Amino acid sequence: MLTPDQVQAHNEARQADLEADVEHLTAVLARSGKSAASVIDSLEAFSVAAPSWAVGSGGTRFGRFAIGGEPRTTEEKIDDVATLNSLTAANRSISLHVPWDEPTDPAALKQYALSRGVRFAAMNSNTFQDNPSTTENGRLTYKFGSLANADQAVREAAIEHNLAVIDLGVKLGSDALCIWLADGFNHPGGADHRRQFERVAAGLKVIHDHLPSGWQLFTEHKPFEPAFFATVNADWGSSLLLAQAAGPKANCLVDLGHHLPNANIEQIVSRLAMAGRLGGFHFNDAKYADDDVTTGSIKPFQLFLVFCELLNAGDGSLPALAYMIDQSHNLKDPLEDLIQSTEAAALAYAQALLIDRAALRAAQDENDAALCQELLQRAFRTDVRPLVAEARRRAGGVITPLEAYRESGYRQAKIAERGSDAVASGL
Ligand SMILES: [Mn+2]
Repeated sequence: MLTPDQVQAHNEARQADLEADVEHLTAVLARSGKSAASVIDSLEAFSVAAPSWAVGSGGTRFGRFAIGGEPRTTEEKIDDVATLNSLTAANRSISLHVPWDEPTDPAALKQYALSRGVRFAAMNSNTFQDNPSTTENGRLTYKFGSLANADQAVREAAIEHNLAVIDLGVKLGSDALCIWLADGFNHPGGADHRRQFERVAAGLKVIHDHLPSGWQLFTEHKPFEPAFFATVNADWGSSLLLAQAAGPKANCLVDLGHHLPNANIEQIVSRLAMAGRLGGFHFNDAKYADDDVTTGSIKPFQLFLVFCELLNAGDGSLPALAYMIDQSHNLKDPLEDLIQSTEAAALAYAQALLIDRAALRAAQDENDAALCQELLQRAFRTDVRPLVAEARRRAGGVITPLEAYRESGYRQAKIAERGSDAVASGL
């Protein structure tokens, strides 16, 4: 982690330039009645959870190349997220993935994280691959699904795993369980759509009813992969039906990479919010499918529109949902990619805050499409980077995180400490 002295030294050298930029932007925004100060305040409170599986190098089905210095244990993943957060001041929590992360002493792990300023975001349960502790040492298999499996014993094992992940999350101070199901089938006629769905709904209800008060269950849809013909929770409609079947603590989670090409994700966000079942996000970006590349790197306008819908849902302020990053980095240093993704989410949020919502609503009611576009573009084309940097500085982070990270020599130090071919647990 960067020490407060390191942060201060980094910022002192850049503060005068930043102040000038913020002053200029404040004047520009004031002309259209917008307050830079209030945008900075909103950004200062914004945080996205970092996933424990994104601090190591992810592979593809074709291979995996080590970044070097990758975390070998959950504690080391927490160290990386704490370092990230010391730079961005906007990654204040980590999302674990069980069994990739399976702490033997949850109380100690909780203390370990808290001492580094990191809390536990939503727990993720993995039933898309076999693991000895939940599939009775290989006697049972998730090969043909987990909650949707035709074999009741497998369904029960999958439910047991989810209950155990909730219990673990309680010990860590988490407050949500995210269930992404690989269940589905590859060949037409290979299973029955309805029976699979009903089994999943019944399983989710049991899991839901195990949630302590104040907890949420997230259903996360995805159209295909690993199932290549039909996925049980394929789309937002299925996700909503499953959340409704599970119970009142169940909400839908939108992973930006889990849609077919050109899906109008912002409209999906609006629909789920309208139904009162929007629970959270997995930020990432994609060109083709679940590419898991840097948030905002390919479709920044889509990300902006998603934040516009969130502000609509919150009547001008960001609803208190679970905001998380879900990416898997193949080539970049994972921490650098998380720095860029966190920045991209904050930029989109700031731009959305600049929209004159009353003027937009009036223009919509006048059917003035050109003015509507103008109002959106005025916000989207504004370079809000100084506001994001200033919010980061005020929250305790650095003005230019990528630069500070490289100057810190963190990766080189970790390569020396952890090795050049270290592999993160689960990857
Ligand atoms: Mn996801």
